[in-house]
Amino acid sequence: MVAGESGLGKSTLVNSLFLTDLYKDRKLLNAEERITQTVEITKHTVDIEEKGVKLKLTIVDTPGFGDAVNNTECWKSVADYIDQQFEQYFRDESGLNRKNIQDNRVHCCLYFISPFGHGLRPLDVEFMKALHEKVNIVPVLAKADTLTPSEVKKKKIKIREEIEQYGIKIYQFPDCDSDEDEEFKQQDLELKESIPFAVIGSNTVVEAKGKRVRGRLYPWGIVEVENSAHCDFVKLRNMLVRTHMQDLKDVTRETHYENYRAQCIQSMTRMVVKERNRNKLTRESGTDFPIPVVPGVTDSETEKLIREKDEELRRMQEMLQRIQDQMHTQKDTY
Ligand SMILES: Nc1nc2c(ncn2[C@@H]2O[C@H](COP(=O)(O)OP(=O)(O)O)[C@@H](O)[C@H]2O)c(=O)[nH]1
Ligand SMILES: [Mg+2]
Repeated sequence: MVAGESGLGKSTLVNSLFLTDLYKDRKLLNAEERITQTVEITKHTVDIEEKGVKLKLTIVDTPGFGDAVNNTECWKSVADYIDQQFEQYFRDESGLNRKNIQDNRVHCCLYFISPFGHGLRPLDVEFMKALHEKVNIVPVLAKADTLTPSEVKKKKIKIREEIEQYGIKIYQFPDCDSDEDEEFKQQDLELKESIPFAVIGSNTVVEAKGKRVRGRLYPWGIVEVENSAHCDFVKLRNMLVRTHMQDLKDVTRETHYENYRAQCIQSMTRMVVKERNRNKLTRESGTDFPIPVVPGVTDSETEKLIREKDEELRRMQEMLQRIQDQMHTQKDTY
C-alpha cells in the first residue's frame, strides 16, 4: 500500500516499482499526464517475476491527503480499509471453507514524506501513529531528485530521530544473525541506515549513455530511477520483493493481525456474555422477553429485528466455538 500527502509521487512510484503501467486504461495520451490525482482507494494486481519465481502482488493506492481544508482524521479511510481486510480474513479463517482463503491483508505500507519540509509534519506523525499498530510502515523520502545528496543524508537522520522521538513504531528490520558473514552484516546495516528510503519515480523511459532507462530528464541532466547513486529505489524494491517479503508477511500475521483478532474475540465474548445474562434475567423474573418500543416500528418488525439479532448471536457463538477448537488443535500440533 502507498499512503501520504497528495502529489508526492505515490502513483508514479508504484508504477516504477513494478515496471508496469497500472494506469494504462486511462484515456490520456500524454505519458506525463497519464497519472491523474487518485481520488479513491484503488486496488491493482500485478504479476511479477523475481529470479524465476512468479509472484502475484496486490497494490493499494490511496488518495493523497493534504488537499482538503480540514485534514483531521485523514487517515481514517486507510485505517478502515486495513481493518476491513483483517475482518474478511477473520471471517474466512473462522468459517467452514478455510482451505482456500484469499489473503488480502495489507503487508506493507509505504508512507511518503515530503522532501520540502523540515523533517516530519504534524499530519505525518498523526497518520503514522494511527496506523502503526495495524500495518508495517516503511517510510520513504519522496522526490529525492529535488534534494542534493547531503540534504538527503541530513533529512534522513532528522526523520529517523523524529520517528524515535514521537514514538512511531515503523517496520523493524529483523536483526541479522551474529554468525552471518561480514559482507551480509554490512548490507544489513546499510539497509537500516537507508530509512527513510529516498525514492524517485518516473513513468518515462529516457536515454542515458546509450541505454534506455526509467528516469527523469532535466535541462541539466538525467536522474535514473534504478541507479543506486541517484536514489534508494533498487534497495527498496529488493527489500520488498526479495529479502524481506516473508518477514513483512510474518509480522503482519503474528503481530498486527493477531492484535486485531484478539480484540475481535474479546468484544464478541463480551457481547455473548452480556446477552446470555440478559436472557437469564428475563427468564428468572418470569416476564416475557422485553420488546423495546421503537416509534414507527410495528410489532412484527420488532420481532423480526430480535430474531435477526438472535441469529447473529448464534453465529457468533458458533464462530467463537470454532476458534476455540482451532486453538486447541493448534496447541496439540506444536
Ligand atoms: N521531481 C519529481 N517529481 C515526481 C516524482 N514522482 C512523481 N513526480 C511528479 O509529481 C506529480 C504527482 O505525482 P503522483 O504520482 O500523481 O503523486 P500522488 O498524488 O502521490 O499519487 C506528477 O507530476 C509526477 O510526474 C519524483 O520522484 N520526482
Ligand atoms: Mg496518486
